[in-house]
Amino acid sequence: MVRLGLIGKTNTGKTTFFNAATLQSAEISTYPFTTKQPNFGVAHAITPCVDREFGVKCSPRSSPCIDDWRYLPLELIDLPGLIKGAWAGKGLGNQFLAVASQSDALLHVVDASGSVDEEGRLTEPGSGNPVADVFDIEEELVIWLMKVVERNEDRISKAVKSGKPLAEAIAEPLHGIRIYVAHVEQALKVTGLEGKDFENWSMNDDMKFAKALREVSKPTIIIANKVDLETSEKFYQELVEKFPDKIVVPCSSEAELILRRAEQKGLIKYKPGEEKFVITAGSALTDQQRWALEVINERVFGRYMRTGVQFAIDVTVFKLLRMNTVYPVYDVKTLTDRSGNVLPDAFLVPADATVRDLAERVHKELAKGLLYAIDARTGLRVPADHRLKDRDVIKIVSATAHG
Ligand SMILES: Nc1nc2c(ncn2[C@@H]2O[C@H](COP(=O)(O)OP(=O)(O)O)[C@@H](O)[C@H]2O)c(=O)[nH]1
Ligand SMILES: [Mg+2]
Repeated sequence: MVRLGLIGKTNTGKTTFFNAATLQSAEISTYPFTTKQPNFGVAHAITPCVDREFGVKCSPRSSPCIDDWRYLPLELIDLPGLIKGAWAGKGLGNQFLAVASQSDALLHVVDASGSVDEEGRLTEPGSGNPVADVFDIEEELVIWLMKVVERNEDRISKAVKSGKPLAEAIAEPLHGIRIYVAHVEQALKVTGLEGKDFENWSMNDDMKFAKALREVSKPTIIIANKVDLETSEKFYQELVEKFPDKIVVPCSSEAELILRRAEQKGLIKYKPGEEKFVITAGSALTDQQRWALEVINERVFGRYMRTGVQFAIDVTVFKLLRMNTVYPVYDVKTLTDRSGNVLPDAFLVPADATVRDLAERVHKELAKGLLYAIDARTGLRVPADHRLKDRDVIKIVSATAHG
């Protein structure tokens, strides 16, 4: 499953973002999922379902379909709460690396209102320096990766000497931090280090490589959080200007959390990511609730169209990671599984995933006897190494039938 990690300085709003993104309304949260640790939660990427195109109504098992929108589960990681209490200066400041090491992509949360100082302490709004905060975290990430490679230098050299391709030799010890051969290959390519003898890499080469590896292995979106505060306007603009190669999403995690809670209580109608909400329980609202919703409407929706929480997740999954959504079925006519569930599953797969990868994902047994697949849209056979496209509806045909 895709994992997105929240990184950033203390008090920028990571946990608020996490709580907002993982708080699901009843119709979504009834889907079973066991959380592994308190800092792992389930969020969803949301995409238009293929149900409308095929003129069917879904009976999903793994990914809810609501009003023709498919909710694809993914894992979100936040630092456990206890680390925040233990915060004591710079020494503990790079605990976020534990999160980075477990993630496929990163959501870098910055306090765009400038309410945290360099060390992550809450301070006068407007007095912080969000751009510098981004650079601080970036620097830590690159140094961390450089050290990881350096720590494994002997092992990598040995593997190269025994005949392993360089990319594989480097990737092997990095597997545990979710960095794979393809990442290493790409980093070697962009740095031009693919042809250089690993033993002869200079300090500068190490640094260059770590920088490239950081970019390709942990793609990152910048979340300019707390845009509901007045002081955020100029800092948000500054972030957009200073990081032209990055996607900067204006965000109010607190607004999203308030909206999802209000939706759960039946006070409003709101779907994550939507550009509006509707108050449904007018008379039941307290003055304070009404005021909070008005502020959100004016400062967040009025200026930035949306709270940014769901948008940030969707952009990270579909734009940054370029994931596709595919729908495995048993019967290409009815688009059902064996029990008659219509479009029972929707999976997020990498852009280069093949029929074989999907078979592995559905069931190991199915993959063992894999023969070919059928594309439900065309009715045509496609081979096992066929690359899947976004919105593909696929029947996998296997000698070891299953599913
Ligand atoms: N105004 C405003 N405050 C926020 C927002 N997100 C978080 N906060 C506040 O910022 C402080 C730190 O939030 P928290 O999520 O604990 O930050 P973390 O240390 O990065 O996990 C808390 O007082 C939050 O209520 C937001 O979008 N707007
Ligand atoms: Mg926190």
